[in-house]
Amino acid sequence: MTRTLITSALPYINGIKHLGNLVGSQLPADLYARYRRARGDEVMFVCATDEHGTPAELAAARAGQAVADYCAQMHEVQADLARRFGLSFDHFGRSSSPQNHRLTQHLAARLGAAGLIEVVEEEQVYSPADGRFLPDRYIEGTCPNCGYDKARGDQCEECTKQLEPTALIAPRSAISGATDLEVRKTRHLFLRQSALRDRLRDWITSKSDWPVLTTSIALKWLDDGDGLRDRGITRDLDWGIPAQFEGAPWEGMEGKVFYVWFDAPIEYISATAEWAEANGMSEKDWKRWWKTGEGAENVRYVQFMGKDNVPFHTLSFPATLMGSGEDWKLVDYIKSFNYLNYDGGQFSTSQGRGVFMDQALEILPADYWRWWLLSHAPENSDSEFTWENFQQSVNKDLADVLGNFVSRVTKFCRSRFGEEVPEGGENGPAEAALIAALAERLRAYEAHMDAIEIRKAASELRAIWVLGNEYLQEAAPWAAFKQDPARAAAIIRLALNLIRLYAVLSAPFIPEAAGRMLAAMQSADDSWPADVEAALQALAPGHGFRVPELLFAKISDEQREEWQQRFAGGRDA
Ligand code: B3M
Ligand code: ZN
Repeated sequence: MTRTLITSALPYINGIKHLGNLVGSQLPADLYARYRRARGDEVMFVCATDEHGTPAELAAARAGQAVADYCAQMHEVQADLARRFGLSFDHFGRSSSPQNHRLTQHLAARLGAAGLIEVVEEEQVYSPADGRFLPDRYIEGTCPNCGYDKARGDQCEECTKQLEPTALIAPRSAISGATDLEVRKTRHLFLRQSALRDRLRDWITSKSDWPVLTTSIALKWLDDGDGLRDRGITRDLDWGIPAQFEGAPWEGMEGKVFYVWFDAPIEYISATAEWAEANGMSEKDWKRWWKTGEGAENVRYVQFMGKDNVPFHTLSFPATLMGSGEDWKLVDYIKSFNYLNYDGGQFSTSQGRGVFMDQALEILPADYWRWWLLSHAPENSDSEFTWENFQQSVNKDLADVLGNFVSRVTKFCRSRFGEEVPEGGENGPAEAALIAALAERLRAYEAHMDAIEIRKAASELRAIWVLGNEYLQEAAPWAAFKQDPARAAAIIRLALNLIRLYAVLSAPFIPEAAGRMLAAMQSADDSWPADVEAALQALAPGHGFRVPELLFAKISDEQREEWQQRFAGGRDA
């Protein structure tokens, strides 16, 4: 059996995520996880909240809470939203878990023993006004690479360059806004990533099948000379994984914690350990996903993330795993995304601009959002959410094409033949043509899903729905019924079977609606079709069904305008 390990970039703990975050990692990862499970793979799909670092501290301070309490609470909020969006994680963990503390310290110790960690006396920005050293994100300023004036001390969001805080032009404190910053000496741990440059290059260039977006970013920072500079992996914070611990091969790191980007990707592994522990399993059970030689050599590992996360996943995290000298599973395929914009601008957490996960679900069920977001995933370029486009997609694709098909077929059958699959008649040329067309489109759909070409897959799925409507229009069972009821029975029997097939094929995109379709067809058979013709006979004559409640409601112009208004002002902090 194929075994597929899937991770989504970990959402920061610092607040509820917007739809741009969702479509850049968790949602497409879920689509793929559901698809691989449907194809019969053994899947391990993990995610977690990314809880350390300055974003967590800053958000907790704003909320007036202790950071540990804030994180515990926000984890629950995010887990609940993930569940309500149908994100089918096998485990949704926390980077602050004891498992991640242990594994992060273990890997750091291994790197230290391998000579890949150095204690470096460093100049660091100190803010007299705030009375503390300012780590990465507590400093904002102008990017030396592209000139963006809100670059953070760790990375410029605009050009994706990883930065050191001291490199910022016109730096200011993100806590107080103070600009009278000083540079003082302090000691930190540095990861000697540059020592791994050749191994990283060999590894990256061996990945000939990676998307251009992924490889180009990786190679850019590898060859830039700067992307792989030795990096500080400790910070002056209280909240985090302590850098001084028993068995640490260094001294003097009291009061310092590991940099959030050092421990966050390690949480992919730790989350799997959390999963095993939560289910009463042993170490072996999670190591078979992560240790080559202990089972992971048979695993295909796929990561999902936004493009700004690519350098960390192609350089820093692999450097950590390779440098440990242990047999950790490295990623096989990285699916990365551009940005989703919101109505002529950017989604922005800090400005509350756009639609956030909780708000989205107040308006409409998850499947409406899932469908729009996935069918407009920012794969090859940035894409844009507009309310007009959202209304149009929902009304056309979901209500007119899919929903209408289900409702027409089931209602027609109920009124003419009753609530069971009718018998009589047989397939003719129209059915043969439909089956051939479906088989071809199904192959294309599978190929796009296998390649994680999400927009193409969505449009193929839509085309599969359209085939059903066209068939119904042409075969016109309502007309046939008058002269030849057996012919009408054959048509409607096929159409009822199509509903079941559509449920199976659509489930990765719209799991809740697919579940209702299957329930209406009173079928537990959700197996992926090996053969279209056979799949269209799963519901035999006499099999009972129900007319489902309205599958998808149309979005009216008034609703659209109301929502447009409501979200124009940004969310209250
Ligand atoms: N939390 C950044 C982000 O959400 C970060 C991802 C961590 S993945 C290990 O963009
Ligand atoms: Zn920049």
